[in-house]
Amino acid sequence: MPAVEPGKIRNVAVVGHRGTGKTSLVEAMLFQAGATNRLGVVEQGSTVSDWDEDEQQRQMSIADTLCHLEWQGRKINLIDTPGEPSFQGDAIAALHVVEGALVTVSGVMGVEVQTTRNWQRAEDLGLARVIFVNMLDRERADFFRVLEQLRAQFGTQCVAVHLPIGAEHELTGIVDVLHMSSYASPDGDREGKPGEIPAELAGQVDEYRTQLLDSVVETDEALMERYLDGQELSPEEVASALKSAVTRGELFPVMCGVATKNLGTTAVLDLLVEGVPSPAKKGSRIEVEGATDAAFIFKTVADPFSGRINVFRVLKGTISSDATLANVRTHGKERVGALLTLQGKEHESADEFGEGDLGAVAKLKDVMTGDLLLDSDQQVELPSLDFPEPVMSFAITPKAKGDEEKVATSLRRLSEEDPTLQLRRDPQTGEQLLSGMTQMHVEVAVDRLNRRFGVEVDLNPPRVPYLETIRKESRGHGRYKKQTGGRGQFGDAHIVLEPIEGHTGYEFVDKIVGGVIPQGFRPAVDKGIQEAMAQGELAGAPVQGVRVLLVDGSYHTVDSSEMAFKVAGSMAFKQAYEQADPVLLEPIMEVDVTVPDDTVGSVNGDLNSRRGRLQGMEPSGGMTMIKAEVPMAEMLTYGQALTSMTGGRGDYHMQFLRYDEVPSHVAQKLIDDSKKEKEEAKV
Ligand SMILES: Nc1nc2c(ncn2[C@@H]2O[C@H](COP(=O)(O)OP(=O)(O)OP(=O)(O)O)[C@@H](O)[C@H]2O)c(=O)[nH]1
Ligand SMILES: [Mg+2]
Repeated sequence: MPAVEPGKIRNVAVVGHRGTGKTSLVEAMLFQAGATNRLGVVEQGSTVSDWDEDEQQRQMSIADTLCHLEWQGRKINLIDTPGEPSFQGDAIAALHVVEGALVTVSGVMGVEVQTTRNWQRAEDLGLARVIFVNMLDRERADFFRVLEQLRAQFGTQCVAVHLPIGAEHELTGIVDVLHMSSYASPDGDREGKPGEIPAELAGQVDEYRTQLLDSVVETDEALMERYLDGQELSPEEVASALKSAVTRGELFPVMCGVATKNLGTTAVLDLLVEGVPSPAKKGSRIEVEGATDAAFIFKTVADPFSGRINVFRVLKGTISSDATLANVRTHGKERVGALLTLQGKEHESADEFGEGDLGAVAKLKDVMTGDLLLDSDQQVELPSLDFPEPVMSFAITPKAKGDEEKVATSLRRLSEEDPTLQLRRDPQTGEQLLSGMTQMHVEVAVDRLNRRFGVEVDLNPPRVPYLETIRKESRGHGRYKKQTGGRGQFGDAHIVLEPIEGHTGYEFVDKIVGGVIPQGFRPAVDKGIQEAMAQGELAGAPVQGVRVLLVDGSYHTVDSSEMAFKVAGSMAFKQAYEQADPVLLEPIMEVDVTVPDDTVGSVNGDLNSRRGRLQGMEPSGGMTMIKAEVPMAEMLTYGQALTSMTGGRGDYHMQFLRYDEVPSHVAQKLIDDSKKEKEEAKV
């Protein structure tokens, strides 16, 4: 199969809130276009795009799925994206490689959190947008209410091109106000040819036809003049002006239907072909200079049959199966080999993909999401997908001893597929931390770990990396003496501890005069102190923010050794430390929480009960961003709490800010726990 011309391609990401029918709509479009022979059902796990076992079990999309169909002689590439916030990395990646977004909205729920987020993303990327108000057969679905909401939130450029005939379970079809025709519900079969508009709807259709005309002429001066002159505009003229306005991102047509019955799909497909710009028209957002052929990897999937598959957009030129490409990140060469056309999990081999097309390639050596492959080895800047930082961390430990390495390699592979999943070792606590967007995100990763790699792990809240420091100057003396026959041991040191402002760092100051400790042994004292500081006596946490002055000591010409002075240093430190008014320090996070205005009170109250300090609030468009400083220890399970307080409409980000003293009532428990742990370790 030769490459498809860029002018004949439409790339569309289907985005929207969780459970608004994206997967069902993709299924319906594939069926309507004859790319499949039956209409699969999400609940039965029979859709093309929710093919993964984890998706079928949870009945939701977890990752991007690439499908394609032919309509009006054009190739439409569809990326079905997940609506669940845990997997928004995939929605973001998909939006970066398309010219158009098909936004699904529930006819019952209207505009929801992820509708707004994805709308904003599509806007930032300058994408053409079409809206499908779905589920109009459901109880309490109301197209007109949702339409008003869309216009209020996203502007009056959201203009209805379709209207429902009937409502809820009495919905029988839709009217196409643009072409002045109608479609009867095919009830799960293929949608038939358009028919007449029911007479009883004439008045309403007239009203919305006028609204549509008013919007369309706004975007076309010549039409506007004739319209104001009172001239009749032909349906073709209006349709063509609408299409170009959609292409330019000036109008957002609102369509409607029932994805699970395949009602409304013909019109959606028509509009995607006519309104979404082709790659030839729009060009790629990601510029690559120099190279003739370039591909950008926007998704990596573990395929049940072929191992790993990289899904890409051809940014430039042609990618063919005999090519050798350079990976900009690794500088490694990759033999392309097996090119694939994807239809969910099904694939067919392909010879080449032309500019603007989306395709896949199997069996590359070292390629992951976000990589750029070029036909020449050049230094170009890697395009950034602006993935959000994962905020939810868990400590993971393999259930079986000896599985550590396997867990680490398997997780690394998962995070190559999904870069918003991150694995790292906390240098201080030594724990392996798996971080994701939400608790669900991490739990799904753990399920996949088990299913795909056969390893089981335990998830625990991570240990908080506490520190210890001192608040007072103090003195200490360590004398290590062992003189029982043969060569003995002798080390003797006096030190002074001083707090360093800001509770950070460590300094060792040599104040010895007259060689009471010979030069050669003084570094040993320092070493002994640092070893003692690695595990503070208060709660076993590392000690920081201490200046040590070595002020005095003595030595023995035969028995003194580095070892003896190390021990003396450590003894001196422990003695001085007790007197220095030691305290525990905890990490404080800078937290931004974005929540609907009506939940601000309870969210603030909750932050307060987490020992948070409010820093400010910025309301904007129905949502408020709350800024606060909160101890990390109180934020370990924040995700769930926020979800339940805001009904899933809240969102938060956090990053490390500084260390603060742990208040004494909290510290005492930590100190007691650490003592207990120490006792138990002895037994
Ligand atoms: N009654 C009715 N149910 C629908 C319609 N569209 C989808 N559903 C059902 O709604 C549920 C969610 O549909 P999906 O297609 O999985 O929605 P989605 O947007 O892909 O969901 P995520 O991938 O989790 O974001 C499924 O049970 C569908 O069968 C519709 O038009 N009418
Ligand atoms: Mg889905």
